[in-house]
Amino acid sequence: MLIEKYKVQEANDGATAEHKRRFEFAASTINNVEGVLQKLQDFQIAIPSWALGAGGTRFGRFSIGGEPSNLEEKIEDVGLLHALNRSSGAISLHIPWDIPENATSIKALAAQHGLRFDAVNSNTFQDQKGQEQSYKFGSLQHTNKAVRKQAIEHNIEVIKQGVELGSDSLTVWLADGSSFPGQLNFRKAFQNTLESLKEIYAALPDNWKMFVEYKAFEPNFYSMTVGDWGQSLLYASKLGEKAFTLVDLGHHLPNANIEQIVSLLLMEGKLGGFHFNDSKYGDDDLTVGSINPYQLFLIFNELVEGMDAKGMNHATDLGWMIDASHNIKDPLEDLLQSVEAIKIAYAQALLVDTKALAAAREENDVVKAQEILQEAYRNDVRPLVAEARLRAGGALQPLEFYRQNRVRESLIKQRGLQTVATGL
Ligand code: PSV
Ligand code: MN
Ligand code: MN
Repeated sequence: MLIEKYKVQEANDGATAEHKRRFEFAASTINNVEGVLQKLQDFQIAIPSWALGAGGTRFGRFSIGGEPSNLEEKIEDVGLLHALNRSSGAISLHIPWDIPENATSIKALAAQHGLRFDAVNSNTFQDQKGQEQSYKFGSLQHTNKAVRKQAIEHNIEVIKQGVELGSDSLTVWLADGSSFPGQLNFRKAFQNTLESLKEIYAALPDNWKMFVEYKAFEPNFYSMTVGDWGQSLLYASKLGEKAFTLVDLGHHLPNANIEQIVSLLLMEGKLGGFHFNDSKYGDDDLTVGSINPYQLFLIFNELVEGMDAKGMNHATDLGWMIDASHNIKDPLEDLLQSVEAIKIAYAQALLVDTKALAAAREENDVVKAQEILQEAYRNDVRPLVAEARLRAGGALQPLEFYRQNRVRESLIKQRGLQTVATGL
């Protein structure tokens, strides 16, 4: 175990006086601080197994060293994050990048780190070694039934593996689509995809959910068969009550109003979960909150208001996952930053004066409505997030702790400098 409790305690002790001062100031203006702190403690964000190594672009990849090379090491890395921030209590696997050979021992290892298994992800966007049919022209949409069958069977196999691990959801992201006009009959592609999804849906255990993730472009650049929330919602509605839309923040066309999408999906009871990241141009998969933290806050504002209106549990009723990975940061530092950004946005959203906002809206007081939102957003909630983390047994300053204790150097010593983690 790389993160020793007594060291965290020692580091926290050194930073407590300053933290107390900042926390008391932040808390002094808030009603129901205890309620907010409890919500922050309960809120867990799943870490994608594919984000634990340096990502890379199609132009190159620069190893960071000490990256996990198997599922056990990935679980250890997420355990390490969770020990520091007490908010990363789940891991999301991508199969077959991850191969849970022995579910019992994998489960035991995860439990040792206080982790559970979040949504399992299938992969029909790459051809695997020895695979009979190719996904070059799509998977669930394919004109050839044999290709569709292979992709359906893979998804069913992923569900089975997920069941063994105690996961309770499947995320289906399809690269299916077309790159040139004329290539596809849109309706046929949709129908084939729907029929295939129905077969996968039929294999879901009763307590499972299926998340249908949409993406506007890439790798196909003319049409995507699950290209936007409308299409995803169509599939999810036709499939049934266990199917939901998954929103990956980077999967929209520029300037899309994601918070409005979130609000309406919630209203329809069809919002399933998130892949958090940030972007400036496309599916950039940048650190959450690094480009547009105000948008993230506005999304959380819709989530909190919409979930409260339906009496939903913030922590458990939707799937909260990160989907970010790139080339130049230490992935663990990046993930610590992402989790922190999510918690900050969530905390700010919890501080919105919803009654006053509703009244301002009734009166069409546009200025007041904007002021109310920005009042919450401009709050420095970092001491609240830190206090919640402290109470949960985490580090007051996770990133500083990680650096001062030279965690990456220890991982490099253990695993080597030239490491490649599986994933994109
Ligand atoms: C596709 O861009 C995506 O966002 C999907 O969630 C995939 O499963 C993931 O990235 C894989 O990198
Ligand atoms: Mn995604
Ligand atoms: Mn993506």
